[in-house]
Amino acid sequence: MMRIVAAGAALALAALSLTACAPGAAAGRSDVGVQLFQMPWTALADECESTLGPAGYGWVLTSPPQESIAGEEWWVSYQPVSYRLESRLGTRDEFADMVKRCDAAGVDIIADAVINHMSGQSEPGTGFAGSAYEHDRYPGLYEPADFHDCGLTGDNDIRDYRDREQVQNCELVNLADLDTAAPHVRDTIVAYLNDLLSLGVAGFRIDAAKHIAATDVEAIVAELPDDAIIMSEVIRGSGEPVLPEEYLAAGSVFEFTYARDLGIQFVAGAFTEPDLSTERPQHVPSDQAIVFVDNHDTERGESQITYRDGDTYAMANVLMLADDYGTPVVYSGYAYTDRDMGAPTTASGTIEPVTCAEGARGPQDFADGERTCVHAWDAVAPMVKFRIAVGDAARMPGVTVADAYGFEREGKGAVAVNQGTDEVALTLSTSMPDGIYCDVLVADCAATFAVKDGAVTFTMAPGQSAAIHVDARG
Ligand code: ARE
Repeated sequence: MMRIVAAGAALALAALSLTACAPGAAAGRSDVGVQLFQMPWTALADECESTLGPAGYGWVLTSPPQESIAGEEWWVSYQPVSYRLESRLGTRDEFADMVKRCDAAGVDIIADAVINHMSGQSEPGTGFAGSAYEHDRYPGLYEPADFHDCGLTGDNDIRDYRDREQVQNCELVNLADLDTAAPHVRDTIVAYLNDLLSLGVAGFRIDAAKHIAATDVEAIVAELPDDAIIMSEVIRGSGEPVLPEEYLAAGSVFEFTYARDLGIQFVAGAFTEPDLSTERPQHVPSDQAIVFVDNHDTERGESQITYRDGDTYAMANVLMLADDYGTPVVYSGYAYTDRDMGAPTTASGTIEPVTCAEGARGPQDFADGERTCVHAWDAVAPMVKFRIAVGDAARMPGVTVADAYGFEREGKGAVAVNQGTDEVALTLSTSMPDGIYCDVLVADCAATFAVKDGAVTFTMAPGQSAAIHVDARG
């Protein structure tokens, strides 16, 4: 079973599983997460109860919960002005209630912790909840001496990612860079994170962790309870000195290479081993890797595949969720044409509490602002129970036929996708017991596949994914 390393743990030995149930438990929780980008707390609580809990998702990554600069763009969330839990996503009480309701539904909350910096504003302003601030002054929290002044690039902005000192001591896109080695700064950050833990969150995504020295992240994490889960955002960059591996002592890291490798398979229009095999050059160890098809940055940037790619996007999610590398997080945001556009707001300026209970169950042409609900798609959500069913069964070598690709999780499940423009019949050998199995990616077991004499043949239309597992017999 995939594991997530907890704060302060001695690497894999003290790994803490996010899953409460043993691998293969039919009605258990999985290690699968979903990033519910810019979903407000009241809607998120409903989502846990209506969709995530029943589907078996184990955790949600939220957007940052702290007060930020005021503004319409989504990215205001990443410019803190105080650590009050009061934002366009909801109030402190709503956040606390959401954590409780999600927990009752079996879903852990991982909060996005923006602790590398404060705002990127050059002029003084007033935050969403009324806190006054200046670029390097946040009354009651930070004074100018609490920030780095790198003095290396003229305007203090990072110019060269190949220079460690710039990356960690200069400003990321003008965001006031906290001196995380200073005791007062560390204590203030630790108090904020402990406050969130006191409300029941399970752990944190450490935003922009690359821009914080790994030793500082470790020192902050060391002050948190041992079971706090840490996922550091350290984008692996070609020729850059700051590596994801440096952050493994603090917990898990997001492994961007996985998404890149997966995306290439679809852009090339054909699957080429060994890229999707278990050989993973430039990947952190599986038990400390968080993997994803895309996220809120990469869907607006480098990702080769996003919700706009419809069936292809579903296929990529299916392969990730069937795979044995890393702890997967499904990305679920909203449609946009303008990169900066925030999620739709109510008259009072908070984000509209739209859930996915009645939302999209598959790819379509989404209108701007509409939630994509990828985690609820018929061709994605059932893969969570596939993952529970296969547990830690070995991933068998992939088989390619024309533009289709598939593999078995030994004796427990099998999966295949067809990215070609013709129907393909792909046969896998399997040690699953003979019998009829539901294609779990078709609702209500309306389609089945037979395992006979150690083999299963998936006949797939163009763009179709198919999956069978031992907990869903036809
Ligand atoms: C916004 C405006 C800027 C303005 C700034 C301050 O867009 O023009 O200067 O505000 O006023 C998000 C948005 C930004 C936004 C920021 C603050 O994406 O557009 O800036 O919020 O509101 C690097 C970091 C990585 C970071 C990415 C975006 O290493 O940590 O850049 N990702 C996280 C979040 C983002 C968020 C922030 C950090 C800031 O996920 O959503 O920004 O909190 C190579 C390197 C990477 C580098 C990448 C892009 O690949 O290897 O390390 O990522 O290039 O530069």
